[in-house]
Amino acid sequence: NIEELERQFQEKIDNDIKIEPRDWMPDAYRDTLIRQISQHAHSEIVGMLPEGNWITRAPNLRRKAVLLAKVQDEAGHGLYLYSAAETLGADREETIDDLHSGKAKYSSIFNYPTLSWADMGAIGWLVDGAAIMNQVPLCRCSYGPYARAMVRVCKEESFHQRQGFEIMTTLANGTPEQKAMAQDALNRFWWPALMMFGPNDAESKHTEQSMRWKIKRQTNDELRQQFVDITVPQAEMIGLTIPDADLKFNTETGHYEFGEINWDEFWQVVKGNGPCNKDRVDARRKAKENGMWVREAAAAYAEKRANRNKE
Ligand code: FAQ
Repeated sequence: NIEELERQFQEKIDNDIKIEPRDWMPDAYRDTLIRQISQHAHSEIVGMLPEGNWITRAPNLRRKAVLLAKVQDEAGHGLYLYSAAETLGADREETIDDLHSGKAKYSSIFNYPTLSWADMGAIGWLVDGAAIMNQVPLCRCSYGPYARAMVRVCKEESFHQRQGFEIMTTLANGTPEQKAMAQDALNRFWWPALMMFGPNDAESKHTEQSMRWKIKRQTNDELRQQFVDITVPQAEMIGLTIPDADLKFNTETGHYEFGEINWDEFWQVVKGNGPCNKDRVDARRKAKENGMWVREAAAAYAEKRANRNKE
């Protein structure tokens, strides 16, 4: 009976035994994973756009080669994640069409514009930095295919974070104009990076259940705090200022206290009303439409070959 299956399932989770695609799982566990993994996949794919915007304008060949490699890595992450969602029975094309119709969510961070080269530094440093903070615990996620995908993804994200911090360091040690560019990028990306971790725990509708299922291993607020604690000294090291007047180190707790996030802005962006939401979804939809002839030609060719083999 179902209650007994659920009990055995939770027992496996409690004993840190991974759940694999063919194992029995509650429908709600499957649905939660499909939701989170597909949103994650969409984030990787949409996340190529803000940086893709600067590939043609990278300041030198080395920077261009590195940025190109990074953006290609994000494509790879998206593909692993769509495959992980497929192991749960999700249909890849349907999932992607949900993104294109505006139904599916993806990370709020990718709805902000990239206005200068320094934004490539800020994204690598802060956005990939936040992504790692969130994804390292996901390597211990209870669902095997997702956990295993995260191991390689995290290795690549570490390289992304380093390349971003290196860009920021170079700019911060450059001319006054370059340093100002780096500071401006930090000013624009700091708060949206903190929003990547999701709503406060008290407002997060999925955290409690996802923690019980060990899909999430740490809460939104725990991860956000770790990110602030690690990142503030990095900003100090390169002489940049975190744009938060309330930021202060609490010597008793050993943590930084920080100001209130603009949750109204966060929910507006999540709902589709951020500065670039429409552009991002349009770009993805057009990519599918413009590439359709390739799919059609490949399908026609495969059909022709299959028919020839039958003869
Ligand atoms: N943006 O109850 P919770 C990357 C939604 S890194 C938009 O707390 P949950 C790498 C949430 O979906 C970025 N929506 O939800 C890269 C839910 O809506 P729903 C991607 C958000 O799932 C770097 C509702 O709010 N990383 O791509 C956001 O327990 C550079 C309630 O929230 C991942 O996806 C947000 N920021 O916790 C690529 C990591 N936050 O579905 C290119 C995996 C929350 O009920 C360049 N995901 N929402 O309609 C997770 O860890 C979790 O899903 C959270 C949210 C922590 C994001």
